[in-house]
Amino acid sequence: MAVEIVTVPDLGGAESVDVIELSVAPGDAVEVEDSLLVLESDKATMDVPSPFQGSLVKYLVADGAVVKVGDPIAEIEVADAEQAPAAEPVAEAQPVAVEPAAAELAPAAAPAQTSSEQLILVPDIGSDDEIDVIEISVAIGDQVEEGDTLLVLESDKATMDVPSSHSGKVIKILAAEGNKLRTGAEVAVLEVTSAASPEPVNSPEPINSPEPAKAPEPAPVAAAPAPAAQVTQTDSSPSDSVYAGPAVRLLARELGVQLDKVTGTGPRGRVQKDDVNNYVKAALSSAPTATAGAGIPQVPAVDFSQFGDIETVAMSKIQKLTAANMQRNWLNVPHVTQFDEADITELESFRKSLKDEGEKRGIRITPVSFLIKALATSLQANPEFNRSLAGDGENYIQKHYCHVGMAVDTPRGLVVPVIKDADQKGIWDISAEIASLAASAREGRLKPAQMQGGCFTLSSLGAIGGTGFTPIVNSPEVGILGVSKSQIKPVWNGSEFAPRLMLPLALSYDHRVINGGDAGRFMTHLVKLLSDIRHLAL
Ligand code: CAO
Repeated sequence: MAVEIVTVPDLGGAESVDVIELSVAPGDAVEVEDSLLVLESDKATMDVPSPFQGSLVKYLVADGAVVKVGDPIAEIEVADAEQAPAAEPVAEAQPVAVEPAAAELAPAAAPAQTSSEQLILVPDIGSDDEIDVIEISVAIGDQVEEGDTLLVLESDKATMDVPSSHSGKVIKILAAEGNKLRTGAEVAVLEVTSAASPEPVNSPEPINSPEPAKAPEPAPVAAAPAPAAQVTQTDSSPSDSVYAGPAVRLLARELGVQLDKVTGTGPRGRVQKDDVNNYVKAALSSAPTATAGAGIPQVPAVDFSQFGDIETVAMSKIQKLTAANMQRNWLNVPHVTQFDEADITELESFRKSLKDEGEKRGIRITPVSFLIKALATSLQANPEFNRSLAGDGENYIQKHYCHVGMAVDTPRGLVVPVIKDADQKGIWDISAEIASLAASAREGRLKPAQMQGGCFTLSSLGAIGGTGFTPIVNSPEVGILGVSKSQIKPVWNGSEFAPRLMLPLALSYDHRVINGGDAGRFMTHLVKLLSDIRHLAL
């Protein structure tokens, strides 16, 4: 294994840029071209792709740092050359036309077709000026047809799509948002496949010799539509005044989206393709039936700068996902929240009695460990809480496994790792798993599989405070327990008020699947378990 340093690539003229997102976690595997981090200049955001395949050792910069071309940004551990498979050298991807491995691999495999590399250039744009790239419209691996937009340029006067002069698969993108390009500049390399000559190839020459790629073919490029023709001025709807490129406008038209309703997240509020897609996703998920969602009035956009100093803060991916999920769940699920308190006086004294043993084992037991165990037991006793509504709306899916999700508050946002088979685990194992999942969550190291499969969610704000809150069901689960901070309260024991440690509980449920009676039984069972944890052992 060797450690390679990744540096800031050419920034297309920008002197220094901000790091606005670290996209992978240390220890994660990365492929060539996976985005390592996101940089932002005053004109554009740009992903920095990994030039190596391997695993991220660490970042050499922090979120918010200011960097310039050539600065070291990350260390990647890559397999040594002798350990690496034959095809791996392709991973050193920066040069344009270096694909030796493909030539060696191709002859035996594809007798019917030949493929070659085709360099795509910026066509004649009517001036010799350099123009800003404001959007890369394709990704590596995309199949494009002749005429499809590869990227969008913007001058002072117009935006224009750069169309592909060939059909093929995008294997390299040679420009980035924020670059400045002029006529003839390199845009991308396509793998172009064509029918093979009927004669077998006798010569030992590799089938896909790189010459075609090196010889830019201006003729087909010149056939590209005149740039000005791509500028969209077809109607005079409110969308016209929205800052968006032609490719985005086309997408919006195809999807029937009014651009003035979409919030642009690009530089200077520019609407990007993802914004349109996210708008459609949100609209679809908030309108699952003909009767719901469609008429929800929009909250008007407000220009807060008229009231005082403001700044726009980019949301992390997790924060965006949480926002979309919460809105979807809030709009779809008819929520009811039921409250109770569990007397955890004995539970707490038992938990404290385990402190020494916990120190020996290196495991910290908190009330959350007992809550997870108690929830798993309650789910088994009340199986209607371990259901989801089937997609047809006419059946329940009854789960015969018991995985409990646990909301974890992290600097990047809220995540919910899942403790699998919590019903089959003891308190020590659950405690160790809580600590390890919460640590992974806070370090951004959770794998998708560790956040999937939950049957029910626990949201504990007990360590933070508060007397109660109404959690939102994490649909398609049908129940969530919100736990607040325990307090000593005077409780009447039949002859006197006694000081007891009371834990506030709030159970939100999906009233399509759970009735009030079900919820009452679930909560009563849970309170009984927490108040006398000997029942957990039964
Ligand atoms: N009442 C009083 N004290 C409590 C408590 C409660 N209900 N729950 C935990 N505590 C105490 C613990 O006992 C611990 O104290 P000691 O070390 O003295 O025993 C202390 O609070 C700190 O606990 P912790 O936060 O380190 O660990 P935890 O097991 O209680 O919680 C986790 C783990 C991951 C649930 C928690 O860290 C977390 O992220 N909570 C936030 C969840 C959240 O954001 N929910 C909202 C979702 S919707 O927006």
